[in-house]
Amino acid sequence: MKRILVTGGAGFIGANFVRYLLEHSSAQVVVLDALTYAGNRESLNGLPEDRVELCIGSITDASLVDRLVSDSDAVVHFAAESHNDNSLHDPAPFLETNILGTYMLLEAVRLHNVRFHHISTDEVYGDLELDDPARFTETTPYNPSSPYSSTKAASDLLVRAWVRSFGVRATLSNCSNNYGPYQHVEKFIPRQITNILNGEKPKLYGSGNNVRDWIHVDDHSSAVWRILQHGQMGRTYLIGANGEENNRVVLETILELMGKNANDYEKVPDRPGHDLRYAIDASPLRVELGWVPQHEDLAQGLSTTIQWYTENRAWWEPLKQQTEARYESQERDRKLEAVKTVGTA
Ligand code: NAD
Ligand code: TDX
Repeated sequence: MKRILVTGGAGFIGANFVRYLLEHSSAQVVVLDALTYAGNRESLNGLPEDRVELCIGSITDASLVDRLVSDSDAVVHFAAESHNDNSLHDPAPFLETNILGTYMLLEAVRLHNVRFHHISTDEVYGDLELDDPARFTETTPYNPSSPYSSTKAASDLLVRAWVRSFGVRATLSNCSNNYGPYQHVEKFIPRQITNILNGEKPKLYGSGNNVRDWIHVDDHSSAVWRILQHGQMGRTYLIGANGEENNRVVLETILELMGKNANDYEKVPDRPGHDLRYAIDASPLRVELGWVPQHEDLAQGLSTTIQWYTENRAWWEPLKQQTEARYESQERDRKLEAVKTVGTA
């Protein structure tokens, strides 16, 4: 794989994957990214220009996609609208990018017979009870809860259909919650770290008992690279690193690591339809492909992530105000909606 097209390579996981590729392969990397509010060209700063090229454009642009795919040996598809809270307020871009965009890429890889890897999420499986010993596996039935996760589920099914019907050479992976550098400040961990750095209180949704299965983004990258090289065509691999923890404990750990009182946060209204628990069984990836995560100590990973946000204010500060303003306007909309519902009842 001499030339790899990375969609969404200016986003959180995509940018970390590009950095991983530069270190662990000799591939030329082309990033296709629309630079939406979530994309940031500064996440690719400092990378060698003779190895990485940024092409600004949308995966829904069929002729652009066709041209870039025809020039590539492989496509790794990260581009997506990725935030659940946004999908509850305006689902349209999620359908457009996550479903239509994936379709455009599939048509191009089909036409040019290019190897494709589709990045997806554990959220397609819905959620688990807190006391359920089960974890998600490749055969767990799809049961997505939010507009975001339902569009990711739809895109997964498109990939599977293109493999079966047209023989597209594709693999899929469904990963749990990532954390690490370059994550947008709308997401849970960076939102709380940057609130604390700004002297604002962190915000915990509902009870804080919801569990996420945290994985460091570098472990996600190493898993994807392994699947790209050694994965079996048509297979779905679940990626997770035994990182289950509830939101309250994660937040208390962040506060303590930042020298604050563990109770110094604000409880805010819960996310509608909030998934209770995600948990991944990644044993096929470990056993069949020999993948071993390197960052399983969550407190240690949080500590290096806190350090990164502390040292990289210039990267996140321009995003912070607009992100918090968006949260406030979403909150206002939700309250108005609730008043309207009471009014019509
Ligand atoms: P992100 O929101 O940080 O980045 C998404 C990137 O896609 C941005 O750079 C954005 O500009 C780009 N993009 C959006 N629409 C586009 C379009 N139409 N054309 C081209 N580029 C477009 O998201 P992320 O957290 O890095 O997630 C990347 C992928 O990983 C997504 O597919 C997501 O579903 C999946 N995933 C994320 C997590 C997680 O914890 N963040 C976990 C599992 C899977
Ligand atoms: O301010 C907050 N307070 C809070 O308690 C925010 C932003 C979130 N939360 C909670 C909601 C979730 O239980 O923290 C948990 C994590 O929230 P997010 O960071 O929004 O992630 P989540 O909804 O779990 O989805 C993430 O993981 C799966 C990614 O955003 C998805 O792209 C990925 O598919």
